[in-house]
Amino acid sequence: MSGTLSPIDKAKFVAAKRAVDYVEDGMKVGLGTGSTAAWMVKCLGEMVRNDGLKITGVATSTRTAELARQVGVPIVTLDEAKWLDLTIDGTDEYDHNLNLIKGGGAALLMEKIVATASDQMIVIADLSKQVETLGAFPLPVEVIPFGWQTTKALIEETLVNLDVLGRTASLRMNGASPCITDEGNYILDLHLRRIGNPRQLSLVMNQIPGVVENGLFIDICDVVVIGNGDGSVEVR
Ligand code: ABF
Repeated sequence: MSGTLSPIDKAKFVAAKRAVDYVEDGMKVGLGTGSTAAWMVKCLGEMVRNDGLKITGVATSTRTAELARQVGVPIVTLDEAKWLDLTIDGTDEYDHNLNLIKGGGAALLMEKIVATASDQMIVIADLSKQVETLGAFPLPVEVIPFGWQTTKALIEETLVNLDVLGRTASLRMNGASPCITDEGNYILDLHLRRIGNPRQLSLVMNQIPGVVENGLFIDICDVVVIGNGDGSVEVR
C-alpha cells in the first residue's frame, strides 16, 4: 500500500500504521478525517480483509464513512456504538500539552463528539503539526447559518474584549462563501496567530449564541504518534 511515497505521505503513512497497533479485535473505533486519517482507515481495511480483524468503526465525516465502506471497515452510527474504545484522528496543530487545533477539514463537530465519546484518543501527525503555542493555524469555529454575520460580529467583539483580536488577529470566512459542514453549518476561520490561553478561549467561544463548537481540543488527546519522512515514528 505504501509503495513509493513522498516524504510527507511517508510520514503520514507510518504514523497511521503505528497507530493501528492500538486497535484490538472487538474494538469500537472512531475513524478520523483528513489525509493522515485516510491512511489509518486504509490500514484498518487491510487488517479487516487480510487478518480477519473484527472491529466496528464510527466515522467523523461522510467522506471517511465512504472510504471505510470502500476498504471494508464495518461502520455504525455513534448512537449504535454508544461508546468507543479508541478514536484515531489527524490534527492541524498539537502543542506540548497535547492540546490541538483541529477542523481544517470542516469536520470538527463530529470529530470532537466522537473523540470525547472514546476511552482513548490517538492523534496521528507529521512533525509539521507540532507547535510551541497553538494559533498559527486558523482556528475553525462552527456556527449555525441563522444570523451567522451577527454571530461573527459577536465573536469579534468577544475576541477584542479578550484582547486577542485587538492585537494581531483577523476574522475571516474561508473563501467567498462559507464552508458548509456535514451538518449544514458554517465554518469561520479565526486567524489569531497565537493563542495564549486555549482553554479560556475555547470556553468563551462556546458561550456565544450561534456558535456550535470550535476547533480547540483541550484535554482530549491522550497520545500523539508522529511520523517522519525517513519512516521513523515517535510516540508521545
Ligand atoms: C482532520 O484532519 C481535521 O481535524 C484536521 O484539520 C485534518 C488534518 O488533516 P491532514 O491529516 O490531511 O493534515 O482531523
